[in-house]
Amino acid sequence: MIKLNSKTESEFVLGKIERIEITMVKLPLVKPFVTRTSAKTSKEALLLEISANDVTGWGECVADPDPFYSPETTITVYHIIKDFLGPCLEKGMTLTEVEKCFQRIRGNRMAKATVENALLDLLARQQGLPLHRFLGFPARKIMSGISIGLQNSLQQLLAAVEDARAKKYHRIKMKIKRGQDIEWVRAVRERFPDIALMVDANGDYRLEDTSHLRQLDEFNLMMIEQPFSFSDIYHHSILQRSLKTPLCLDESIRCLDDAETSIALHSCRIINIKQGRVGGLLESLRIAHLAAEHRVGAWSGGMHETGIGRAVNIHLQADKNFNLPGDTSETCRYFDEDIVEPSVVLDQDGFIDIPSGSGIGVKVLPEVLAKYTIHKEKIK
Ligand code: OSB
Ligand code: MG
Repeated sequence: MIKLNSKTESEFVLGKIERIEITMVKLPLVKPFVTRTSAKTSKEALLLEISANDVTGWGECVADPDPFYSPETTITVYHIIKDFLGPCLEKGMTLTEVEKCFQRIRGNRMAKATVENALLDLLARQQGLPLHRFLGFPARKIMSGISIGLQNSLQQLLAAVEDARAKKYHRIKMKIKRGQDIEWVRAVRERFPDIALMVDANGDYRLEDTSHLRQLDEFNLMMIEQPFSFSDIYHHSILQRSLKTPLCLDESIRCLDDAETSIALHSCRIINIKQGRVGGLLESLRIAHLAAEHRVGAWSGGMHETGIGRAVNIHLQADKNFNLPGDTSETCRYFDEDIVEPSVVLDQDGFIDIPSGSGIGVKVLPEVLAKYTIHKEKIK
């Protein structure tokens, strides 16, 4: 059982749910983000509001409109929340009971995370506590990290890395793919011998590429993220045995069970926990705890979240089991205008402060939200 602010999760009870509302937003990205599976020019997200006792909690779904990162999409999430998860919620339920009710619905963890995030924001606001305190963690400075998408030229990549280094990001991740890997990493490493550097392949390689990937061992990388398929755990265990560099799993870890399997098989030495991918904060805390017990590293991944999801990821990292810098970057890297205040900024040492207000601690700006809204629907 996860302890929430010294009480157990079963002690917090839902009031009468007065309103559940879905808002779909589409925000332009400052720069297109390219991975080997997609090129994104805007951030489309499903937002959820749940109101009870005149308090509103917000949740942001990490699913994209396309199934190129995960099988879930904004529309499948809409369907699952409207027809299955929303109807589960009843007055008087504890969080444990909500999770139990959700278990009957298989998979669909991005949808579940959205509802759980909104409920936790709501309950924390009702207690007048910032989300991290509600979860039982004192505030601390959060480490930053940046994920640089595939670039058209080496010059562009070197410029992006230089920019990130100057901003004092604690760790720099570069995307790689077949044909844009060893020599690109070599060039970055030669120019920047001291940066904390890692790569993310989003599943572009196969077991046959093992000897090719072994060339990455000479660059002192913090880790190689998701070299093999989103659906693989076993082949990663074979690869890890022949590499010095730690492997990190992202797409392959859908839930605690996957983390247990991966740790048992030694498929990775580090886990990228995206709370929105694994079903929410409670499952994330369980995975991070398990990882720490097995001396497996853990960090909080990003999905280009707006200020709502970004704030959630920041609160989550108050848990010291998130012991490596994640993909939490400044707002201005993604959006010229965000739907919340305040924006995420780095201090002079590259750290991020946790928002101090109650719940997720950021304020949704109604006019800005309206400007980027593409669909709105009350489902209760
Ligand atoms: O593979 O970690 C990934 C963004 C969208 C989908 C998948 C990934 C990413 C990132 C960027 O790497 C993380 C971020 O800056 O939010
Ligand atoms: Mg990744």
